[in-house]
Formats: sequence, structure tokens, C-alpha cells
Amino acid sequence: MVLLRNVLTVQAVLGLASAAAIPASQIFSRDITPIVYRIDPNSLNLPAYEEPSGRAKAPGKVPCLDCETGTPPPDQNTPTDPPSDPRCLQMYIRRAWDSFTDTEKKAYLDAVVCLMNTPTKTGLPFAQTLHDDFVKMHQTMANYAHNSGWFLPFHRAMLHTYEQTLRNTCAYRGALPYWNEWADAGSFSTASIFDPVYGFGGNGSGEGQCIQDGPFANYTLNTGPGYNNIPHCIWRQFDDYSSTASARQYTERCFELDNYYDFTGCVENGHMPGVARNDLPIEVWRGEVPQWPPVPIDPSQGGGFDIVQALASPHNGGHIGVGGEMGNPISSPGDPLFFLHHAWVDRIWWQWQRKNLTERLTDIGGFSSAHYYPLPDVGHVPATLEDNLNMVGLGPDKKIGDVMDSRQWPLCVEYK
Ligand SMILES: [Cu+2]
Repeated sequence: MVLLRNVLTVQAVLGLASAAAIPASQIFSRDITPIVYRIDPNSLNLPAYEEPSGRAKAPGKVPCLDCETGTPPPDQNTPTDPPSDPRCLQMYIRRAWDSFTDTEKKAYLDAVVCLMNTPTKTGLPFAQTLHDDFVKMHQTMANYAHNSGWFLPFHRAMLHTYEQTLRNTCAYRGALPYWNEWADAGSFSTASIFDPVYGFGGNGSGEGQCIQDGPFANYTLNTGPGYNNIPHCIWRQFDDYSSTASARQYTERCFELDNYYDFTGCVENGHMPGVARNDLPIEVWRGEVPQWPPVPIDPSQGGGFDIVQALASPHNGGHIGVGGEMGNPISSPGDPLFFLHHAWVDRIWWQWQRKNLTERLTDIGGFSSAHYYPLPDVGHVPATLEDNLNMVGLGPDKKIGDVMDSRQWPLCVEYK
């Protein structure tokens, strides 16, 4: 194993390793030191954000947004209401992927491909592309942004930064789409979002479970899986049974909860107040298992970890139902579907906030670092609206208080 790892490391440094050569399923991180826990994310010596000067030009080859006229299509997202914050010059109306026209789908996918082929902006170790940068952001912040009060605000800020990067760097003119997972719960494997032409490509197969078609096939990630930074493919391992965790009933029960602490626990991990809490095994969160689930789930055989029984939630359904890179809690943004999944989760938070804006625009709870159940919550600091969400130089940092109201600057987002 040590020898193998050295070989992999040398290959990774020299850029010799190909996605096919190192299937993610063979990569083990047990002897690679994971990120240090409970350090101050503001002291991580991350690059500072530089404001782009005007509308940035897309470096390199700009994807053809409208091949017939050569000009990008106009914004599809005409706001129906005036922005609630006058600093929002434009509102970004996030709509379901299934409501996109083929042209809109193509424009979005092209922008993601552009971002994947744009050199790293952060210069963080091992990152080679702007897409790698977003995986690094998630890797760096994973231990603050999950099982914590930061979960929803951090991902909301991350989505905004990604949306702005697609627009500023890759000439994308629309808003981030979301994946309406209620419609596909229990049948991810036949969902149209995995279309090979107007979608994200399908399931993985073969050694390494690499995706075989769609715009991201044959792409090499340089960051992940987990806390590793080893070139590998985007891989998926559909699990229709686990995808039933995305079913409407598991979201609806979260809507019934009336404070943020309870709500976020329900959305992230299916925790319900007064019920003994489960959590993913700590090894998963430490990045010590290369894939999740570690073995194929077959509840009829009593094997594996039954996510639906233990941790059914809108957040887990998307991650575990798609599996592979998406199933890895640390490096899941390596699959671009991550951003549509988290836009869905973010929409659920906003729907819940809208039920009682007076209280819920300031309701935060939980801690500012991960709290694994049933481990004791020793040494955790409560999350506050003043906490800084570090965007690792990809966009301006945000305070939690800055992202509580989606409609207001700097987010300027509405969901349809
Ligand atoms: Cu996350």
C-alpha cells in the first residue's frame, strides 16, 4: 500500500496519472493525514479574493453559447418583482433544471465545461482548474460546513460564488438551476437530468465507476477523492433505493420544525427532535473511506448502511442516491451535479424561511464546527450571524448574516 501510494503520488505530481489508470475505488486515504480539525478557518492562509475588473473575459476557448448568431442569448431570468434590495441590479431567478429549454441547458453545461478548463485561480495545492478550486473550497471547509450550524449558510454562499464565477469567467447569462429531486426520488437511474446530451451524463461503469457519457466524461479531477488530491475521473454509482431519501415526505417533515437548529439537522441528516440521532460513520467524514457507501447497499440482504432507515433527508438522498464522487462528503463538488443538488437544498431552506420571515431571517443555531453524533460536543463554539464564511479567494467572504436573506444583496436570488 505504501509503495502504491508513493507511485500514485509521484504520478500525481508529474501529472502522469490518468483517470483510467487510477480508479477512485482503489484509492485509499487511510495513511494520508487528513486536514487538521478545529482550526480557525480564518487562519488557514488562504488566498484573498481580488475583485474582477469589470466583466471578465473567459480565458482560452469560450464555448459557443449561441452558435447561430455568435452572441450569447439574453437573460432568461426576467424578474417578476422589483428587487427587495436596491443594490440588487438584477435578480437571479433559479429554476428547476427540468424547466430549462434545451438551449438553456446547453448554455449552462457549456459554462461548466469552460470553468473546468479554466486554470486555477486560488493556486491552492493540487488545484489545476477553477473546477478543482471549488472542490478545494469544500475540502478545506468540510469540517466546519457539515454537521454544524454553518451547513446551510456556507453552502448558500458557495452556490453564489459558483454562480458568479460561471457568469464572470465563463460568460454564462442565466442563474444557477436546481434539481427538483422530489420528482426523481426512487428512480434516479432514469432521471432526465442524466441525459447524455442535454444533461450531466449517466451512471458510472467499469473499473472505477467512471462516467461514460455526457459533457464531463473523460474529465480528470485533480482534487479528491475525500481529502486526497489524486487525478481521477468523475464517478457515479446510482442507488435508486437510497435515492428515496429525497422523497417529498422527508422534506415535508422538516418544514414542520420551527427553529433553525432542528430544521438544519432534519434537512442535512434526517435528524428529528426527540429521536435518537444517527450519523454517518466518523471514518466517512474523516475521508478515510474512498467511497460511500463502502459496499453496495442491499437491504434485503441486511448488508450495507441503510440510509433511508437511518438518515433520510433531502441532502443525503441526492448525495447517496448518485453515489461515487457525489457520495463523498468531502470532495462531492467534483461532480458538477453537486451545485444543482445543493441549490435544491438551499431552496428548501428558503421555502422554510419564507414561512416565517420575521423570525427565520435571523434564526441560526448549532455550532461553527462539525459535531458528530453520538460523540460529545466538547469544545464547539455556537454559530452566530457574525461568523465569516471563507470563500478561499474565489469570491468575497461572507458573514452568515449576509446570506440569511436570499433576495438581498449580495445574493439577489429568488427561487421559482
Ligand atoms: Cu457540503
